[in-house]
Amino acid sequence: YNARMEWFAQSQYGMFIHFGLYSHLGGEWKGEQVDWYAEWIQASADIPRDEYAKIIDAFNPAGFNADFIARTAKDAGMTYLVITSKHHEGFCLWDSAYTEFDVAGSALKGRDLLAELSKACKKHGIRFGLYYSIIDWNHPAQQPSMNGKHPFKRWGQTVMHDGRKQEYIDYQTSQIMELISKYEPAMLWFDGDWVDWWTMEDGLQLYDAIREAAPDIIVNNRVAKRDQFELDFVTQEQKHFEAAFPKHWEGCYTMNKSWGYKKHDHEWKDAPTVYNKLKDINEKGGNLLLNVGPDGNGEIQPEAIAILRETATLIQENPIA
Ligand code: FUL
Repeated sequence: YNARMEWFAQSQYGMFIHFGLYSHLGGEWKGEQVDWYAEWIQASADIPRDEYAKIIDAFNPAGFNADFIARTAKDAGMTYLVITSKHHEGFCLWDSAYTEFDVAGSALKGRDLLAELSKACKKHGIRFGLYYSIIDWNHPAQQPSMNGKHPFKRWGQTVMHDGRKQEYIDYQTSQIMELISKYEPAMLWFDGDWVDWWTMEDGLQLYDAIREAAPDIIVNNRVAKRDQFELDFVTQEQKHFEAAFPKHWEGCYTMNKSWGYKKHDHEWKDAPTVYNKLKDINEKGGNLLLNVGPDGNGEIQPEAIAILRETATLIQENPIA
């Protein structure tokens, strides 16, 4: 029995939110629809860093309504929520003391999206979690690798400029501590662990630092390496265990194909599909973290809201143990 993990073990169902500068683009660059996930647009369209950074001038999600989002999660039957504080693009959804590439540098100046959402979650009884990407396409210590013809390969496997790894690690640790003290997250959800320069040892050190700063926070295994199954909980992505799995785990899925908002992505999973995933995952001892990708205005798509509502009805009619 592990008291820290109790709420997670009881949770069953949570909301994942992918939101960042890419949401403004909606999967289109210079009139072209990009392949693959919309939040990977910098990689798939091979957008130079300086050019990408300019999106910040256009980013203005005035319709981001934290109370509505938390209430939607609650009404859907969810008990926690995880939002991308910083995805691979490196843009920070909060006013960070360690970078200018953040929400405070956008037209939203004066609004703090993470503060709004953590407050709304508290009000609606939803636990608040933060996603944080280890790979960072904006940080000056990292650069796309020169290996591989496809831009995807280069951006997907960054390398460190000579001798600058520690500089990035310090930046990352400072930001994590900043997030912990400002927003008191119940969970930290790491990603981007696959880059070669990030080692198991680096991950375990970060994990220990988090535990020391805030003993109750729970952390997914991607803080280290995704094949490490001994940390607080195991993340499964767009697929999940075929049989019951004896450790704490979570399966994350998108509602359509992309995680970040993509205008042309209409391949929605219907409510029975979502319900069956939830049931299957729960029966195997895991939680479902179901993703929505708010648009550039900060609004969850109506299709996603309808699926959440219909799924909630199915859960009411056929409760999952
Ligand atoms: C992956 C990322 O590369 C995707 O963009 C997304 O965030 C997914 C949940 O994790 O590793």
